Amino acid sequence: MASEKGATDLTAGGSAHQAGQADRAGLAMPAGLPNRAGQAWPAGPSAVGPAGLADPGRCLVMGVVNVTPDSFSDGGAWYGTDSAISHGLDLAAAGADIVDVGGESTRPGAQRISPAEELRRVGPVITALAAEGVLVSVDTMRAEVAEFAVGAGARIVNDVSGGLADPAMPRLVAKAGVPYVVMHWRGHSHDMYRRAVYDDVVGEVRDELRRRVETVIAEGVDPSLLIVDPGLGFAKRPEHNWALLTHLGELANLGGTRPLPVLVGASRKRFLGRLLASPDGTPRSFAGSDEATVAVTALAAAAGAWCVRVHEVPANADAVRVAAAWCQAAAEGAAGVVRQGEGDHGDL
Ligand code: PMM
Repeated sequence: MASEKGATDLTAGGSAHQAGQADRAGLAMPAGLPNRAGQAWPAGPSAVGPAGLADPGRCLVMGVVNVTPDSFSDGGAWYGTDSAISHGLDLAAAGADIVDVGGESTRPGAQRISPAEELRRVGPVITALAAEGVLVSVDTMRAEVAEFAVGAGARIVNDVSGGLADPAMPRLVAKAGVPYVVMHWRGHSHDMYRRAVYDDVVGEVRDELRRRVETVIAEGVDPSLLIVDPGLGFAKRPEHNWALLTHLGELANLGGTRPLPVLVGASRKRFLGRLLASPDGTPRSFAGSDEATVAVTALAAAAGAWCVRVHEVPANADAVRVAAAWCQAAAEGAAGVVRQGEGDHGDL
């Protein structure tokens, strides 16, 4: 039982379990991938992904489908069931490795919806996308929604509360045996900025994440299925987000024998709009921050992030490939490897 292992085992990979997960999912899970960040700048996590998911040897791209009328980043564009399904299929066709389906807005100040309404929004979308072979994650804080989603074919539970909002969530995830995103969270959206107070944001987020990880493991979640997320924008001000983004390695190293995979959700968040504000101080629009999101994706992927959660897939899918080539060249340079050109012509 994972719950008997104790804190020092929290990042230990269970190879037998891992193989079982991979078999069940019908996907190969290569063991012990080389450090994607190489030995070069910036030093970052060198985590393999969670058991049971294919690992293409680069940072994954998670496309977002918000089935909500009021998400801050895409303003209800995919609220209807049919448009949400077709948007999810479009994201997958555009290169999303994972499609993340959520029904509850977490925009600052948002009020909660009922579990029945959340299920009404996401249920048919998850069922349809999973039936089409899309690798679906469910973005929910509720165990009953996660349970339905996993039964309908979702293969990842993405819980922005890291198990804090619904105490039944860790046990449900443990029983389902699916990868689990544990995000750093200090409370619901209606008053989260009141909680955005830190002396040392990186140290405090790391320690709070470690406690969440230890708790969910004690509830039975397999450590090899865990993914951590700094929770950009959730009880974080812009300076907190930048500090966390530039210390992903510290967030991944929670004291176990290997770093945990890190998911980064910077896409269209307000700190990017503020960075790109016009001279009169008007923040850039959400969609107007997409190029900045791509820049963060490249940097986070080069720093060893396991996955980026984004609204616009194609340019981010390119960025993770650039980062992979960058890291590979850096690692080969550090090892003194010189490769011959593959064609007859130079590359200029
Ligand atoms: N951000 C949002 C929603 N879900 N999940 C994870 N794991 N990480 C995030 O940063 C995250 C999330 C809010 O953004 P949206 O409303 O644009 O989806």
